[in-house]
Amino acid sequence: MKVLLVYVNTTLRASYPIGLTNLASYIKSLGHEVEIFDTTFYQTFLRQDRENIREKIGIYKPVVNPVERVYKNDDLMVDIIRKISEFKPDIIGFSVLSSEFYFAISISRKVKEVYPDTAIIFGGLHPSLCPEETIKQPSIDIICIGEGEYALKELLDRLDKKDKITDIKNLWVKNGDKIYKNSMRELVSLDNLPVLDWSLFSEQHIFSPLNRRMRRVGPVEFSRGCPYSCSYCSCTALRNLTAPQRYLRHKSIEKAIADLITLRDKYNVEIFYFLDETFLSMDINVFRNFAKEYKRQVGIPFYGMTHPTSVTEEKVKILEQMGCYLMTIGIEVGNEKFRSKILNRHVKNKRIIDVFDTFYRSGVLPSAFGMIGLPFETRELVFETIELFRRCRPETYSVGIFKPFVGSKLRQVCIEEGFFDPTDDSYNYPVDTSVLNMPQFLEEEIGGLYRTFYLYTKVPYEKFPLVKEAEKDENILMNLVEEYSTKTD
Ligand code: B12
Ligand code: SF4
Repeated sequence: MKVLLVYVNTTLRASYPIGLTNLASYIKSLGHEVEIFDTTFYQTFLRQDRENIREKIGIYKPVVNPVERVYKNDDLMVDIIRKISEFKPDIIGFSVLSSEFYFAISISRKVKEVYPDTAIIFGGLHPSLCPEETIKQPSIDIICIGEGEYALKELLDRLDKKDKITDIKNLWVKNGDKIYKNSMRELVSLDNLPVLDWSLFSEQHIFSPLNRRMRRVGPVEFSRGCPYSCSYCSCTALRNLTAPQRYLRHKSIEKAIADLITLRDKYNVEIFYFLDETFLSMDINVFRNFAKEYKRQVGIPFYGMTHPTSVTEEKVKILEQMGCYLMTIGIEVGNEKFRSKILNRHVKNKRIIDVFDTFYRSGVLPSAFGMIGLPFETRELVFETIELFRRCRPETYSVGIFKPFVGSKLRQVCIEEGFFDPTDDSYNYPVDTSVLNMPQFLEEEIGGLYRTFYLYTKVPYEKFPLVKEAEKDENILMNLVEEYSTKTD
């Protein structure tokens, strides 16, 4: 069968999307013809460049060896129609996060108009967590809930044999007015998946900025799933889709190492990025063995992210021996009660500080995630977060304004408290403003603190009044960012 997969991405973030690449590689390895239509490099999206905003406020440092991106000036709708007329796919699949939902719909609508007989399937986070909303769209024939590899395989096999397709697990299938809603199937065994095939995408996706340098970065997975249940994340909802199956799974060490060697050599990877939700959430014996083989057979640096409670002194030592370059730790907020009660992250500040100190004693750089603008948060609480960041001194960090993502418990809380009105939700939230309406913490104050967060973590305390002015004054902000980003790097 011929399958066209659409990577719907308006963020301008270049990087091979792990879910869609797995899906495409799997289907291709079974003998189907697969092509990708990628929206990433369309000029249309340049105005939304989130890195520009982050660079302006000091969080993102410009790289010293920029790789020029080649953007397309063409009309995306014209291009996709041309692509379909040339490739003639039997089915078209869209991979969709919530932020891209309406944009994906606008493309599928256009495609359906021109090719009414070609089946369209939507998969990814948003269809998985909002299936009713997705399937009711007239341009969508099928949706995939949860992991797509086995479901798409079965769908293609059945279409090939002209068998009925209405009873395939993980899929909801529209047939006239009727929708067949099937149950969930077993989770994917990661050892059944072929090595990722990045050749399906533009090579531009291999270049990612890391600590001021563009590198050839390979995004990979050793595990899927997460054992935690943070209230702002959709992970718990995803896990519940297939409960009581064990959601957190690892590849076998042999398979993981073999895949990494192939990718390193085939694509000249300089550094791997493990996209595992929490990289260190694995049994210590598995980690010891994986580390030994990684060092012996793969031997290039890597980075990843993990939860602070998954870090131990021994694991950091092992990371160092493996040549780990950087590990990002979720600090999120500075007040431990707030962290535990509102975010459902049960970790003491002392433990977080110890984790950062342990990393600093090793050769592995610690980075951090943080959030502001959370429901019930106040200005004072944000200053506790700033204080903890000052104490932990992450090498780099990413701080975001809280967004009420579908599937997360906090979205529900925001709706119940009247902080967020879900009617006409665009799902595509701006990077630098809050979409909550909270009496105790106004949107403009959240925006001001977001823009100055970097400065508050860097300047001496006596400069705090000036930074406060910078919350509202763009010129002061720019001058301070200029002064402190050169001073501190
Ligand atoms: C690693 C990760 C990242 C990485 C890499 C993302 C990437 N593009 O590869 C980085 C750090 C870059 C990232 C960035 C962002 N992320 Co992120 N990320 C994750 C995380 C932790 C794991 C994703 C993953 O690897 N999943 C494993 C793969 C195999 O699953 P998958 O991608 O969903 O694909 C499977 C199925 O969905 C399905 N499928 C997917 N597409 C299709 C298409 C068809 C046709 C079919 C049939 C099936 C199908 O089959 C796939 C294979 O089984 C998730 C949490 C989670 N557990 O999902 C958050 C998550 C996906 N991210 C999220 C968000 C919000 C973002 C950002 C928008 C954050 C930001 N403000 O910048 C950006 C978006 C960038 C982008 N456009 O890709 C949200 C999404 C919320 C939502 N409702 O959409 C999540 C759920 C976390 C959360 N906050 O709750 N992210
Ligand atoms: S935020 Fe991270 S640790 Fe928490 S549930 Fe989501 S993926 Fe897991």
